[in-house]
Amino acid sequence: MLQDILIPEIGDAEDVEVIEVLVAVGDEVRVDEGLIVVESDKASMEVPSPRAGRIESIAVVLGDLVEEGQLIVRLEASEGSDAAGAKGASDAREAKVVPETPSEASPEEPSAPDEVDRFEVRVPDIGDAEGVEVIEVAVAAGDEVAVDDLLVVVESDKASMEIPSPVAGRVVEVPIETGSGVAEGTLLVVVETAGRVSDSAARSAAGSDMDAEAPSETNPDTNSEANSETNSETKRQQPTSPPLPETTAAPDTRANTSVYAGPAVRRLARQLGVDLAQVSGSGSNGRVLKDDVHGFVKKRLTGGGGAAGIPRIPEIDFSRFGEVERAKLSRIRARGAENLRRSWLNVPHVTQHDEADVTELEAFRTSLKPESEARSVKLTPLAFIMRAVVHALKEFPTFNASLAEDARAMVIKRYYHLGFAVDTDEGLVVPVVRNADQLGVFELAQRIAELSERARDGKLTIEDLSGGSFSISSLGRIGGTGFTPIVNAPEVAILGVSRLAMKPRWNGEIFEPRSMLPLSLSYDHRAINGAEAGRFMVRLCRLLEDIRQVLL
Ligand code: CAO
Repeated sequence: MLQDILIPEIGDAEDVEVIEVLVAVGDEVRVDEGLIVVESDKASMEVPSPRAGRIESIAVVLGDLVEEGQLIVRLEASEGSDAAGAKGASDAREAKVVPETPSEASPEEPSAPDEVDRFEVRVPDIGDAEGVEVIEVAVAAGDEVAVDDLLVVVESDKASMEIPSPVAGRVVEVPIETGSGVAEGTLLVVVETAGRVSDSAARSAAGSDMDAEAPSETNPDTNSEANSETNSETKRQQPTSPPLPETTAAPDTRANTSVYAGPAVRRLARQLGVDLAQVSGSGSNGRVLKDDVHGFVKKRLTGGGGAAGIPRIPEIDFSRFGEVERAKLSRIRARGAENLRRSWLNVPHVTQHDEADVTELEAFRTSLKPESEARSVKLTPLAFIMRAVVHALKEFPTFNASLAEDARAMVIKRYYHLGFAVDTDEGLVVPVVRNADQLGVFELAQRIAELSERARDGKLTIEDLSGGSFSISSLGRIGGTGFTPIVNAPEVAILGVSRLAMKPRWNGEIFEPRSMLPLSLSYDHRAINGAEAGRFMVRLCRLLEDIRQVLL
């Protein structure tokens, strides 16, 4: 049966605009699933579907000014889907209103500026979520907050929830910190308000919204009335208060629904016209924070780099073509992917390939076998490569550097901390051998072995992973004749090592069998020009061909 869903009662609001369209033709929607978000000068309102079914047509587009009773969508309602009680189209007016600023929304509310109230903000009803942790604390004691300002973000294994301030006032207590485990009712923040807290303000105390991974499963019932205690000395956010709905998507809603960000951040992004998909999240698990949005805008305004205008790769439902399996990326892999993307988009890469004749070096390495066994160290070519790289870096300091001030200055490092890529089950990590210039090959081999073992056991510390000045990615054990490693920005160069192979080499008279080691140097072309890179590679190859030069 076809059903028309209309704009619900919107009070005396004027210039109500469609700011988000949350569905597309053909979508299956559930009862209470958002269809569109409209916004007036006073409030934003998500219009939910009163019936489950399939969207047949959509009668509004972004930016439309709409009024009560206007057609939103036509729905092919599913049999028996009328969970809202066999309501017709006009009953779509169960839409929920979130006042942007309760004081504006109810200007007639009297205030009592002389009365100071303490308002305790606690973790609201979080369903059956377990292992809930504070992942962001956005305020500190002494901060002034406005209604709806973000206070705290909590996260369970299923979803995250932003907890905004229900009142305007001054933060006087923050008894939790990032990483604190919390449960329903845990005290998060105490806000002191001057004046009486209005009903609507108290109601918006619970105006948080689960988002991200499982919004539909974790959103509490948004239709219930919220509790508030407006008259007591100390007002406490009822743990059972169900959150009111909020806008849960940015302007390009269909493209951005996979972005990991909460409603307040999404609203900010919408206000600033920022496409959240382009913002790198610095929060836990890559969550986009308000600061990230501000930083993004600032960078744009100052002409800083970024992935402006890069078209998104469309998300495709591959199950339309055959059986698929979905595997979540590990945290390491997801973070690595973000770092690689950032480097790839910001750094103009060039890769230079060459081969080093390491016949003598291999003979030397083999001759050291008894000693390495006595020291219980596995002496692989990597330790010698590190030794030669450090020597080359000293001769070519621009390779041991970072760009600064938007590529207008170069920071040359006088330390030699070499990162090396380690392939682990959880993904790629790059631990750092500190002060590699002060270590001999056995010590380097020892450090490589220790760090790669800890990497594979997931026991690396932040210290182990930070401070690198140049990186090496060795695929020697695995194979291949060359590849283009991605610069580990803000470093400016990375050396890729492939598998050494016996090859015929012309010595002027005859072809000789020689052990040839393929090397691939990727560099940031803003920092290093092609001639410099060519000279660096030639020098590195000469050093590997005659490792004794490292002693000079
Ligand atoms: N050519 C031929 N054989 C090589 C070689 C090369 N270039 N480099 C190492 N080998 C040999 C070693 O000599 C050793 O042989 P033996 O067991 O016979 O002595 C064997 O390969 C295993 O070496 P290894 O991998 O255990 O040790 P390593 O020091 O060469 O490398 C590490 C250590 C951690 C870098 C490596 O194990 C690793 O994880 N590499 C993957 C890095 C990666 O994924 N890079 C891609 C990143 S994308 O840019």
